Amino acid sequence: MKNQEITAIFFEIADILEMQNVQWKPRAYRKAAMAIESLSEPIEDVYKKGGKKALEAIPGVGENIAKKIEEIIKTGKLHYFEKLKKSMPIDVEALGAVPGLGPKKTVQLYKKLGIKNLDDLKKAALQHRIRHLPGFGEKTEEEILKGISLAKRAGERMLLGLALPVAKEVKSYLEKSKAVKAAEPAGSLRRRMETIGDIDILVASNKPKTVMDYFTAVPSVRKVLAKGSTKASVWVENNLQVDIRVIKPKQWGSALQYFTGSKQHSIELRKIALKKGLKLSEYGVFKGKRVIASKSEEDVYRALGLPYIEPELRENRGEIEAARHSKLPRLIGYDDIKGDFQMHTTYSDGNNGVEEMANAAKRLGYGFIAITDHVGALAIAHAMSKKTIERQFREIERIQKKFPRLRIFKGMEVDIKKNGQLNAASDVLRKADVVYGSIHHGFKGAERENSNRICKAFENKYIQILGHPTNRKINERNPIALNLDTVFEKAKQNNIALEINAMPNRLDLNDVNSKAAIETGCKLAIGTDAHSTEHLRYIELGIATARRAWAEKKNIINALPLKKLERFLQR
Ligand code: DGT
Ligand code: CA
Ligand code: CA
Ligand code: ZN
Repeated sequence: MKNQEITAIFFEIADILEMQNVQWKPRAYRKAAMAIESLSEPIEDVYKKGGKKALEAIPGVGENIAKKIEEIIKTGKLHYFEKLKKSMPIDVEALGAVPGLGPKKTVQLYKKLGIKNLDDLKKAALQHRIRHLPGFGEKTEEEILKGISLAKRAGERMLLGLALPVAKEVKSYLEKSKAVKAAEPAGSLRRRMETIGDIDILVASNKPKTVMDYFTAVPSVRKVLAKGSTKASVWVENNLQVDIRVIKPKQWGSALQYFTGSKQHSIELRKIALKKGLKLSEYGVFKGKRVIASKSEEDVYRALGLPYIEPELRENRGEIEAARHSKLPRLIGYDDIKGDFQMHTTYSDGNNGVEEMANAAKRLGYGFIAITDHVGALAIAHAMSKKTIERQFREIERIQKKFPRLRIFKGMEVDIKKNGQLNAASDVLRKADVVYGSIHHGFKGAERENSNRICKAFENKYIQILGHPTNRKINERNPIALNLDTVFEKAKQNNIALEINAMPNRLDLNDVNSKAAIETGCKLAIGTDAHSTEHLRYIELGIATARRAWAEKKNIINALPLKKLERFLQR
C-alpha cells in the first residue's frame, strides 16, 4: 500500500513549499494528501485499473499531482520531492512533527536562530533563546520543549489504525503461498495496542526456506534488514518494520502465545507453569521432556489450568487472576456492534452526504447511525446554523424512508463552552435524537476548571454523550487535565455515556480510562467520528479499545437492541 507513503510525501511537500512562501500549492498538496489518506483501496490498484485518469478522479488530484503519483508508483521515488528537499537546509520532517511548530514558525526559527533539526531546537529552547522571538514567548517555548519529546516518540511508534491494514495485507499475501499453513500477526498488534513498535508475523510451515524467500519478496517491502533460515525482518513503507518467524505447525499454539505477549503476561504464565512443575516456552508446555500442550493456544492455557484469555486482555492487568477465578469478562465481540454514534457530513466538515453515509452503514449491516454534525461556534469546522440544522433534519427524515432497516438518528455534536454551557439553544437541542457534547477549544485549563466545565455540561438535560472526553491526540497532543473520577461519577449520575472515539489518532477514552469508566458503572458509546464513508471502518479500533477495557455487551450502548437504545436516548 503506497497510500500512506504518498500522503506523507505530499504533506511534506506542502510544508516545504509553505516555508518557501509559495502560494496556493501547499493547499493543493494537503488536499490531495488527505483524499489519498482516506482511500479505502491501495492507490496502486486504482492506478492499475484506470491509469492516470482514475487518479485524477480522486478529489483534489489534478493532472499535475496525478503525474507525481504515477511516478512514485512506477519508480518508488519522486524527483521533484528529492530536489525540493535538497533545496531546504532544514530537517522539515522532524521539525514538522513537533506539535505547534508550523512551517512559518520553523522558517522563522531557522532564519533567526539557525535551527535546522530537533537537537538545535532543543538546545535553543533550553537556553531560552526562543521566547524572545516575536510571536513566540515563554509559553510557546515550553510547549516546544514538551513537543520535542512527543515528536521523538512519534518517530518510533505507529498508530494501530495505520499498522493494521499493512499487517492484514501481508497476512493475506502469505496465505497465498502453498508453503504457508497459517499466518497471523502477533505481538502488540494482535493485542490491539493503540500504537505499534513493529509488526510480528508468525507463520506455520514445514518449508521455512520457501517462506523466507516468499516473504522478502512481498511487493511492499522496501528493504530487507535481516534474513535467516526461520526469521526475517524487513521495512515496508513508512519505515514500518515487519518481523516474521516461521515455526512448525504442531507448535502453533505455544508459539502464537509466546509471540503475542505481552512479555509481562507471559512471565506470569511461566510462574504458574513452574508452580505446577511444568515448563512453558514457545515450543510448548513441558512435563519433563514431554510436550503436553502446543497445538493451539486453548491447549496451552488449559494445560496451565486456565481458560483461554483473549489477546486484548494479555497485559498483566489482572486477567490471570480473573482467569483463575473464572471471572474473565465475556468480551464484546467485533460483530456485536449495531451502529455508529458519531459521523459528519457535508452539512459541516464531512466529505459525504447523509444518504452516502446511510448507504455505507447499510453495507456494514448496521441497524442505526447517528448523524452528528458540528453545532456551536461557527468557526469550528463549519458548524451548522439553526436554519441548516432544520434543513438537515428534514433531509434525514426524507432519507430515513428509503432505509427501513437502518434507524438514522438526527444528532449533533455541540461545542462545550469554557463556562460549561452547550453552545446551542434548548429549542435546537430538543429536536435532536442524539446530542453529543465535546470540547474543541481551550485545552489549557487546570484540572478543576476542566472537570467543572464538563460536569456543568452534564447538567444540561439534552446532552447524552460526551465526545472524545480527554481530547488527547496520540503522538500529537496530550490529554487535557481532568479529574476522571469526578467526571465518571457525574456521568453515571446523569446517565451520560462516554465516547470511545475510534479515530486512529484519538482512541479517546483510551483502554485504561474506559476500563475505569466501566468500573465506575458508566456506559460507553463508540463513535468513529467519520468525516467520510471510508472512516466508518475505524469502528474496529473502537471495539478493540473496548475489549482492551474488558467491556462486555452490556457496557457498550452500540450493542443495545434498538428498542432499548431508544429508551436510553429518551432518558
Ligand atoms: P511493540 O512491538 O513494541 O509494539 O510490542 P510487542 O509486544 O509486539 O513486542 P516485540 O515486538 O518486542 O515482541 C513481540 C512479542 O514477542 C512480545 O509481545 C512477546 C514476545 N517477546 C519478545 N521478547 C520477549 C522476552 O524477552 N520474553 C518473553 N516472554 N517474550 C518476549
Ligand atoms: Ca511488535
Ligand atoms: Ca518484534
Ligand atoms: Zn469533535
